[in-house]
Order: sequence, then structure tokens, then C-alpha cells
Amino acid sequence: MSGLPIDPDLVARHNAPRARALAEDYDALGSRLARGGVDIDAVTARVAAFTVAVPSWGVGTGGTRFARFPGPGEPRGVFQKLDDCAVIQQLGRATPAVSLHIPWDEAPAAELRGHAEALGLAFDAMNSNTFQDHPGDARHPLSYKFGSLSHNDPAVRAQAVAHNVHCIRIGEALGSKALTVWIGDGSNFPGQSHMGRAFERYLASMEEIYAALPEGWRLFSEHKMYEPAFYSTVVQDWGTSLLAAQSLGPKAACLVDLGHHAPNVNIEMIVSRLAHAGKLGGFHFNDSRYGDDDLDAGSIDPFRLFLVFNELVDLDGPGFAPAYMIDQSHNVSDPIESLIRSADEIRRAYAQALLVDRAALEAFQGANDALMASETLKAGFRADVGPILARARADAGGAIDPVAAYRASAYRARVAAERPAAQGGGGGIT
Ligand SMILES: [Mn+2]
Repeated sequence: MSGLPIDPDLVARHNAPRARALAEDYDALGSRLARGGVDIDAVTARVAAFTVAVPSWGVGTGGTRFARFPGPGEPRGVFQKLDDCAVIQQLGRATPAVSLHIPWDEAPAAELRGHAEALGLAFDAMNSNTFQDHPGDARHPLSYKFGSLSHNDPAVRAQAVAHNVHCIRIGEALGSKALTVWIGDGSNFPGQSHMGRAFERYLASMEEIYAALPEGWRLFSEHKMYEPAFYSTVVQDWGTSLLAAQSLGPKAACLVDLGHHAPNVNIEMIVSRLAHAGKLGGFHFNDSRYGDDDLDAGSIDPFRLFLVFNELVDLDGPGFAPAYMIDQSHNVSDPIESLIRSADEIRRAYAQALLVDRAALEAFQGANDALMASETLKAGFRADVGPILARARADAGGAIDPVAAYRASAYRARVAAERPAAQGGGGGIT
């Protein structure tokens, strides 16, 4: 595939009949915001500058522990994954970078870089995979069944460290600047492993990975409450992740995957605490109802997503630059549509948070006016910022209604004809 995957004329033809309604809606919202002293164009500019990375594994159909139902035209390898990511970026204009997963996306760096550049894409954080075995891979003769970076056996730990260093080297060649480490290490039964020693082994392994970081790189530790281990995980919570990041050094920071907490946990407060410690590294956005459901960002609890962004807007300032990534598993929807929608929902939460009157909020907080503080915050969430999102997309060359444009393009039918169907395959849930 050469050039952009969707005909730019199709996008223009899609936008033309929608342009007038958008202009009217944008002007109406602009007038309403102006009454509160808000310049809509300034908000739109900040929204347009906000981007989130797409996970390469997200464009394939995911799966659960029970089954995987492959969709038509699934990408067969990293180059086709990049093609699909380019569709998401071309229509949505919010996702110019892709986060790769090694070894799933192993390929010659020069070819990867060339393909991405032709599609207008860059590479975001690298992701290492030591939570499953890699049969036939000479770099992984030993099994991760009982752990990786915290394994009892120093040979397995050394293999896992070497894999992470390998990911850094690939990332260097691709222009990436970060490595995200999530391990499946843990135990299923009380007594199965020594929790203290397992953490010490993990830290020692992470120190070796940290030592291999190039200048300007960051190392993200991603905590997860449970799964695949169901009794304890070695990096269970943000406190453990913070301990690790603080002991490793200034290049280490914590990554918050919204799905990796118990139900009802106050994630926005975790964001605030990590930022206070100077260790808020980044995010994996998704949504959930029960556990690590990996549903589309903003599809279950958009208010929680808004509250996270409320903290981020509040924290914004010089040097504040968390890495924003999506981490989802798409089982019943077209992954391209889900990722377009998710990026849009993430920007929606950001735009709503930008509309919060922070001076008024601070005054109500100072006066202990709980009700008006709550109302002031919620006013941002209630705002329909759809015209701002569409304006940002259209001005950048994207589609006013990106899912409708995607369906009109018949891209899925085209790639389904070009790509042979395959059964099974990895789920890609991290
Ligand atoms: Mn994740």
C-alpha cells in the first residue's frame, strides 16, 4: 500500500455536506462559551494539539480467556497493522503515533520506519512481552510460566532483562523514547511465592533495564491488581509502582492503565498523588465495568475519564508531559472504529476539563461551598464539546464524522479481500 490508505477526495466529499452544520454548531457553542469569557478557538487549538498513541495490538480483534472471534480483514503482521493505524489517524487526526509490542511486531527497523513515515506515522513507547512464551524464538528458550523479571531462576530473569534491552534497541532505531514494562508475574496461591523477595528480584532486574536506557528515554512501570496471577501480582498497585520508580531513578515513572484497579478505586486521586511525587509517567486508556475489561475509552464511565483529565488540566505546566496511549481489546466491534471513537472520547474528556472554571472552583473550594464546587466542576462535563472535536479534526484534514467516513470508504471490505483470514492468534491484553 502506498500513500494514505483512504482517498483524500473521499474525506473531502464526506465533509462538504456536513461543513455548514458544523459551522453553525461551532458558532453557537462559541457564543455560549464567550459569555463565560472562554475563547472557543483557544480551546480548539489545545484540543488539536492533544494526541494519543494507538496500540499496534489494538487493530487486531482481541479475545478473552474463553475464545477469540477473528474479524474480517484482520492485519497479518506489523506492516498491515500500521496501515490500519494510518486509517485511524487519517480520519480522526488525534493518533499520529503507534505503540509497538515486541516480539509481536518484530521487523527490520529500517522497513518499519520507512513504512510508518510513508503513512505519516511515528512510534511511541515500546512494549516488552514477557507474560507469554515465544515458541521458536531463539531469544526465549526458557518459559515465563512462573514469572519473568521476578522469576526464581536467574537465567529466566536474565532472559527477560535481555528482551527488554532488545526492545530498547529496536525503539532507538525507530525514534521511540520510552519503554513500558508490564509483567504478568505473581502467584495464584498464598504461600506460592515470597512477596518480599519476588519484589526485590523484580527491582534488581529493572535496575539492569534502567541502566540500558539511552539519554532522553523514560522507563514506565505499569501496575496491575490481578491477572494473569489471581492471588498476588508483583507490581500490584500504584504504591508498588511508585516504590519501584523512586528507587530506580529520574528516568523511571509510573504508568496508569485505567483498567488495572479494583472497581470504584479513585483513579483520579492516584493521578494526583503520582504527579505530586513527580512520577506520573503516562496512561493506558480504556474503560471497564468489572475489572480489566479493556473496553473502549469513555464507553462505560465517561465521567471518570473526565475526572482524570480534570487532574491533568490542573497539573498542566512547563515540563508536564505524560505519555498518552490507548490500551484496549476489541472483541465485538471493528477495531478501527473503536480506536477512532476512543481517541475522540479521550479528546472529549480533555476539552470538557479545559472548560472548567478553575478560578471559580478554587474559590468555592476555599469557601467550603461543596455544592457549588461540585456544580462548577460538573459544568465542564455537561458541555457538549462535539463541535470543538469536529472542528479540530476537519481543520487538520480529518473527517467531520470519522466513523461514517470510514464506513463510506469500504476500507474493511477492501482489506478483507486482500488479507487471508487466520484463526486464533494472540489476544494482546496487557
Ligand atoms: Mn496496559
